[in-house]
Amino acid sequence: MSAQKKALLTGVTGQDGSYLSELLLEKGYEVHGIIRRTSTFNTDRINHIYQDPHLSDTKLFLHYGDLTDGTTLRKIIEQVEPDEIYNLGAQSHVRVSFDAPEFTVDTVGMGTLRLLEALRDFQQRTGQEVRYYQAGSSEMFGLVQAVPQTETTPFYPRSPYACAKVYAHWQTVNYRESYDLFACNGILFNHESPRRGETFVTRKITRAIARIVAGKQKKLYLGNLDAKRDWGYAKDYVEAMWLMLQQEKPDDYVVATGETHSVREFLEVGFEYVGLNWQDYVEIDPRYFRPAEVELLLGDPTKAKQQLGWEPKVTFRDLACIMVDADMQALGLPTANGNTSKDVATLREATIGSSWG
Ligand code: NDP
Ligand code: GDR
Repeated sequence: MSAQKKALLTGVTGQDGSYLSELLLEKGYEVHGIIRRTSTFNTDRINHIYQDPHLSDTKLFLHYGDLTDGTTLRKIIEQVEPDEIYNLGAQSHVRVSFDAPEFTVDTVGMGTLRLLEALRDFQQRTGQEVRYYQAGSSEMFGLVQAVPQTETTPFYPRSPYACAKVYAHWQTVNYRESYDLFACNGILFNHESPRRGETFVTRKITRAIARIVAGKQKKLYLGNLDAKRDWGYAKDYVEAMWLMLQQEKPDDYVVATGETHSVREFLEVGFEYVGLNWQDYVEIDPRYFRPAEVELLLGDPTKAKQQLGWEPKVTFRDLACIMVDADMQALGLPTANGNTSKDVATLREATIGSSWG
């Protein structure tokens, strides 16, 4: 590819935004990220790749903007003239979307429409193609209609977040069909990492394990332990996003591992890894139940395998252990495999990352 290729990301400060930025920088892209102004810094996940904009070889640029602010989105697109846009920005917490439905839908649903409109106008005016990736979610499948879930399984969203993602999905399809845009929907199943937000269940568990070992926490309060998810590793999943935009034709793809596990199983693996019994620490707090739950998600990634050549590389157990190790190290504890001198999580990530072309 040309060294001048430019990508614009919403959600650059999030879990996926940080991994995708790393991937794109490795591939020689100039990366532009939209960040929100906040009273405290929110760039922890990308500080290690951020460079002083005054340096001549800077490849990562940040722009203030918000998915609720269409004018600014337009301005940024005009200024950056991207080849690819990845729309990762969202109020992405399902439980919180029941508490803040209007903001969630404005960001996730209307935000997508604002971005697509700005992109369409830019492309029509300049004649420059901009490829678009929409961060769709397995939450759109919601109440089980069929298992495993594929690109053709009907949606049945069960939260304000999921309803907004369904809206964004269909707007993306409509813009592709109406205006001939190169627009793709990734339907990504849960993906986790040491950079996962601390209130999502996997990270909440691995962080608690480390804190319990360190003597900083006695109990872990959780909600529904029976929910089953198809959990993969975020660093694998951002590669699929990029691959979608490198194809000849735009399309929609399920990205998943093809395995499902319950929250209880994640607890078993994580606690057992440090030699503890989860039943001694976990208590149920109904505040973490959802008004409507998604009980079972299991994706069929056959299309992504066949058409993108994409496959997940990290297993469920390894994922849990990578996350526990990282949280142990963050507290200065020896990791469960006894390696105190090196950053095991980073080492493993480096090994996995090295197989990228
Ligand atoms: P995160 O919650 O880690 O990151 C969300 C990002 O969106 C953050 O950068 C956040 O900024 C930004 N954001 C929030 N509100 C706005 C707004 N109003 N305007 C602009 N940016 C905003 O999510 P993930 O990285 O895990 O997920 C990335 C995308 O993929 C999301 O759209 C999510 O819904 C979707 N998805 C995620 C899956 C997963 O398992 N991780 C699975 C399927 C889909 P700030 O840092 O300032 O809060
Ligand atoms: P999810 O992820 O809702 O699938 O959405 P989350 O980790 O929040 O929940 C997974 C399952 O665990 C159950 N659970 C708990 N969840 C949280 N957060 N906290 C708890 O204490 C707890 N106890 C049990 C939940 O009920 C649920 O069944 C994630 C987000 O990243 C979305 O943005 C994304 O679209 C989907 O994954 C795919």
